[in-house]
Amino acid sequence: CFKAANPPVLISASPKKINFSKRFLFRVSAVSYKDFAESALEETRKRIVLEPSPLQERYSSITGLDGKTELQLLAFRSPKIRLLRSMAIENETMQVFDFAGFMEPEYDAPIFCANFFTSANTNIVVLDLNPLHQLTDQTDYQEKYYNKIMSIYHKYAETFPWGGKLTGESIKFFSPLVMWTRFSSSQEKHEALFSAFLEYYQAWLEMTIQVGDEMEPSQVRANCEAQHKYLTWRAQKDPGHGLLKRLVGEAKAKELLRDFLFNGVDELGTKTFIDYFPEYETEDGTVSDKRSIVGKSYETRPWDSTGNFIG
Ligand code: BLA
Repeated sequence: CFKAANPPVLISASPKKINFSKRFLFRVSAVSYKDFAESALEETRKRIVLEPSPLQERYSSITGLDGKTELQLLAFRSPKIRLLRSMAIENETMQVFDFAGFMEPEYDAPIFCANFFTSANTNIVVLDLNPLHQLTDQTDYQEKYYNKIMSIYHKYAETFPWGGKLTGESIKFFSPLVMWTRFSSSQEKHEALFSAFLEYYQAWLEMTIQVGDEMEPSQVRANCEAQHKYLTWRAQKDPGHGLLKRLVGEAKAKELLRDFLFNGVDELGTKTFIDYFPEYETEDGTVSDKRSIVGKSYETRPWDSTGNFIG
């Protein structure tokens, strides 16, 4: 029986000193996504044993090309969780957070997905338990993982309304639980985001604990291919690529995307991006640079309040 734990109401924003001139010292409150990662890991360790991922030996902290941007990389695993990894980026003008959890292929639990981008006064947020299997044709998957916990979405729906049109292709990677929103920075919003993050995370963690292994080899293969398709999409088309390239350079960004953030893309399957998404094939057989073929869609939330897809 599933029970979402109460999220802490702690303030995670930590004051930072910004020296505008030699005479004036201002204190501003910036959100610290490193604290978000620490809190999620703390919650995890209360429930399961985390082992360091082999990736942690190769990736820990990176300094950006500007010498001022810091990227903090954390990576863990457990017997059921193939990869639990975090990237927090900070410099004087922005904070970025990309926190994800992927199961071993024997388990069909969703993919945890928190992607937060914060600049001077705007925030772009995606928080979701991305479904491993498409929900429109797999109603039992929705029944199994989402219907019971839709209250989590409703709790934050007013504070974090739908963020408007987005890349049309993204919708099929999202669940009816998704929080897709944009907002101006404020202490209150960042505290609410912290609560939402931990609550979504606790729900995911609980699923990973409850889920049994899928013994049917065909089901394990289906789980593996679904995860590989997801990784293939994000390693190629995630909206953060441009910024990541500017911060660390093209080669390092590519390495981070394929080996760290979306690790498994080169191991879990052999299909190519074009195999999964043939609409991106150009005349010379390469992958189109376009982020999207269908364009921006979904001005409003395409699920009703019970989580049925209404398009
Ligand atoms: C913007 N990030 C966005 C947008 C979405 C996401 C939906 C709005 C633009 C769009 O419609 O594409 C996030 N999209 C996702 C996620 C999935 C998806 C999580 O399909 C999962 C399947 N964001 C990051 C990181 C960076 C980042 C790591 O997660 C930077 C290193 C930046 N995201 C970023 C920026 C924008 C953005 C700069 C605005 C630029 C733009 O709209 O192209």
